[in-house]
Amino acid sequence: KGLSLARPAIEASRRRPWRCCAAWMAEASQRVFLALWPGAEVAGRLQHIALEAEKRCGSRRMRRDTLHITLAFLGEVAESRLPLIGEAMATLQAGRFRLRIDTSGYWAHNRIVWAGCRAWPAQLDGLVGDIRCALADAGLPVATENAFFPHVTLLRKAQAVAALPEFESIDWPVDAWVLAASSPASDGVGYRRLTGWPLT
Ligand code: 3AM
Repeated sequence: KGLSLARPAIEASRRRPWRCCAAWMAEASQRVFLALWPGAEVAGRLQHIALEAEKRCGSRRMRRDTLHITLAFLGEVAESRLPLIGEAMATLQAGRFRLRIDTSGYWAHNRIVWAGCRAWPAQLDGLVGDIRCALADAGLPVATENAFFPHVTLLRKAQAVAALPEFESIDWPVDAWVLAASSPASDGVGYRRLTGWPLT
């Protein structure tokens, strides 16, 4: 008797994941984030640091065209909802600023080697705050658990070393931010810039 009473509930719980799954499979999504993307010169200098660091840390170096600073990570977003990101970003107004890339480090928790800033202008914190608020207001899934620390990932799966290469600080003029998508590639992860917005 107990079994027959329980059966409808079991059957319902078996059906529901299938319905969810079917709805999820019906629409393609992209893994997206908002970022600062360097111009050719800054990217070249960052790549040089990455090459030097790679000699010491034996790891997977990020390709030059994938180097960036993540401002806000959304994760998987259904393609039909991607225009909402554009609408949310178009409401923002922010001024240009310059970044000084003058330090590097290794994080044991995710085994990355990065280059970043000892200090950065308040405009950058303002831009990140505005982006995260605009995404949240639009009901988009923005990750907010990590405090923002501007950095460019240079190496993944790196080994800790006593000292990373010294380098001359890099002056990075920032005049736009972009929406980028990541997807698996034969040599790791590939990143594509989808669209961008100017700083004025
Ligand atoms: O540019 P970096 O390497 O700092 O680590 C991921 C990468 O940042 C980060 O988003 C960028 C593009 O993939 N990322 C991945 N999953 C994340 C998550 N759950 C994440 N950031 C925050 N929360």
